[in-house]
Amino acid sequence: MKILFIINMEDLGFEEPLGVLYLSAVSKKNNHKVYAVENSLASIEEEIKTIKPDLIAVSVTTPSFSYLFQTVKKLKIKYNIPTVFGGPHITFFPEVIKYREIDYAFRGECEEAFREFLNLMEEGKPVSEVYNLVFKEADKDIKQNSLKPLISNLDILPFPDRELLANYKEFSEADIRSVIASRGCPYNCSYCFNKPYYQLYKESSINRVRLRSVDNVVQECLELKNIYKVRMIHFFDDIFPFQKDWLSEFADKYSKRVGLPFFTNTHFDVCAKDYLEHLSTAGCKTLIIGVETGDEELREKVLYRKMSNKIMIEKAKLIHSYGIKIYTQNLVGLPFGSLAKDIETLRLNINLKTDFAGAYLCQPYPKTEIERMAREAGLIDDSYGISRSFYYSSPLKLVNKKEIEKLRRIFTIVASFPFLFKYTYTLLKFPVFPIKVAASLLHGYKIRTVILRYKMSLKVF
Ligand code: B12
Ligand code: SF4
Repeated sequence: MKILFIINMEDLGFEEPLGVLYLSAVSKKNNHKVYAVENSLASIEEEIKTIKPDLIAVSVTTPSFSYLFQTVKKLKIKYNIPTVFGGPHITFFPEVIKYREIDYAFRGECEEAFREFLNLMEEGKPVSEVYNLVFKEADKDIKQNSLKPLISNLDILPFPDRELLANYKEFSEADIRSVIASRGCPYNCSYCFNKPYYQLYKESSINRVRLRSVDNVVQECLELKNIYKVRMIHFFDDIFPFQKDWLSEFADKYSKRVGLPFFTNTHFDVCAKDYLEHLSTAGCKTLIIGVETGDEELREKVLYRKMSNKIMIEKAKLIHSYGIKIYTQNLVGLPFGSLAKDIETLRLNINLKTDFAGAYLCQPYPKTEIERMAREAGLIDDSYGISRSFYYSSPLKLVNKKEIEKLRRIFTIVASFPFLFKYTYTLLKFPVFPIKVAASLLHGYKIRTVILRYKMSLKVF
C-alpha cells in the first residue's frame, strides 16, 4: 500500500510528530510505502500526482481537526482516494466517522491495529474486524470496534521513522530531536486527556506507565547522535521516568554512551534528591514543570493537582541546586479563577525563581474533567469553537477576559524581570503591539538560553 500522511508542519515548531513516525516505521517494516506532505493543497496535489497513494492518512488533535478536515474534504471531491484519520481527537470523538469524507477512523494506540489494517487492505480482505477501527457499514450504520490492549512491551516497536520528513529541512537538519522513553502518566489532572484515555482502556489491565528498556532508549539516542548528528534530545514523556532502578541504569548508560544534553517534562511531586541527582548525572539541562496556578485551592479542587506553594518553592530550590534550569508552564483564565488569582500565579513564578515562565490560556477541551466542571457551572461560551491553540483566546465566560488575555502575553516578561511585578496592572493597560514584540523577542531568547542548552555557534544562536 502507498500511504500519504498530511501533516500541518506549522503546528509542530521543531517537534517531530512521533505518533506518525511510529506508524510509518511499522508500516514500512511491513513493506508498505509511506510518504508525508505538508498541509498545503498545492503540495498535496503534486504528491498525489507523483505518488498515486492508495490511502490518505491524517493525525488530528482536537484543535487541528477542523482545518485538516477542510483539506481532506477538497481532496475527496477531486480524487476520491480512501481516507483514514487517527490521533487524540479521534480517540475521544470517533463520531466524526459520520462525515462522508472520512472512510476509516482509528481510536487509541494504533501501531498494531494500523499494521493489521494495511496488510488486510493490501490482500483485498475485509478490515471490519480490525481492533480500534471505526467505520460506516454498508447500511451507513457506524461500527466501533474494541480497543486492542495497550502494548505492554514497547521495545517491540521499531524506532520512529526519521526518514519520513527527510525533505523538510526544519526537521532533517534540526539539532534537537524528540524521543519518548515511556508512555503514560500516573496523574489525573482535570485539564488533560490522560484520565479519560485510561478510562477508555480500563478493561485491559495494564500499568498506566509503560517504560521502554534503558538499552532500547539509549540505542535510539545513539542513532540520533551518530546518524543524524543531533546535539540535544527532548524526551517528550508526559513525566520522565522516575522508577529508581530504571533511572540509575539510564543515568549510567546514557551519560557514558550517549552524553548528549537533554530536557524533559516532569512533576514537582517526583522531584526528590535521588531523581534529580540521576537526571543531572545523565545530562538533563532543563526540566519543564507544570505550576499551572498560584492559588492552592484552585490547584487542588479544579486542576486536581494537590501541592502547596511552599513545597513547590522548596522543590524548585532543590532542582536549581543540581544545576538544572526550570521552565514552568502556567494556565491563566481558569474556570473559577480571576485576574487577581492569575497575578498570584505570576508572583509564585517569581518566588520559584523560574528560568522561563510560559503561560497559556486555559482551553477546557471537550471530554476532560475541567470542561465538565466549567460546563456545569455555565461558564462555557458555546458560540466559541475550540480554537486552534491555547495562546490567543478563551472560550470561557471570564470576568476581565481582555486583561487576562493580556496577562498571558506579559507573563514571561514580568517573571523574567521581577521588579516589574508591582507595575503589572499598569502594564495591562499598554497597547498589545509593543507587548507582543517584546514578548516574542524574549521568548526566542529564553528558548535559546534555557531550553536549547547545547554549544552552538553565534550564527545558529
Ligand atoms: C509531542 C506533543 C506535542 C508536540 C507535537 C505534536 C504532534 N502532533 O506530535 C507539539 C509541541 C507541537 C504539540 C502541540 C500541541 N499539543 Co500536544 N502533545 C504532545 C504529547 C506530549 C506527545 C505526543 C506523542 O508523540 N505521543 C506519542 C505517540 C506515540 O502517540 P500519538 O501521537 O497519540 O499517536 C498514536 C495514536 O494517537 C495513533 N495515531 C495518531 N495519529 C494517527 C493517524 C492515523 C491515520 C492512525 C490510524 C492512528 C494515529 O497512533 C499513534 C501510535 O500509537 C501529547 C500527549 C501524549 N502523551 O500523547 C500531547 C497532546 C497530543 N497535545 C495536546 C494539545 C492540546 C496540544 C496543543 C493544543 C497545545 C498548544 N500549545 O496549543 C498543540 C496543538 C497542536 C495542533 N494544532 O495539533 C493534547 C491533545 C488533546 C486533544 N483532545 O486533542 C495532548 C493529548 C496532551 C494532553 N495530555 O491533553 N503537542
Ligand atoms: S501530569 Fe501532565 S501528563 Fe500527567 S495527567 Fe497531569 S497534565 Fe497530564
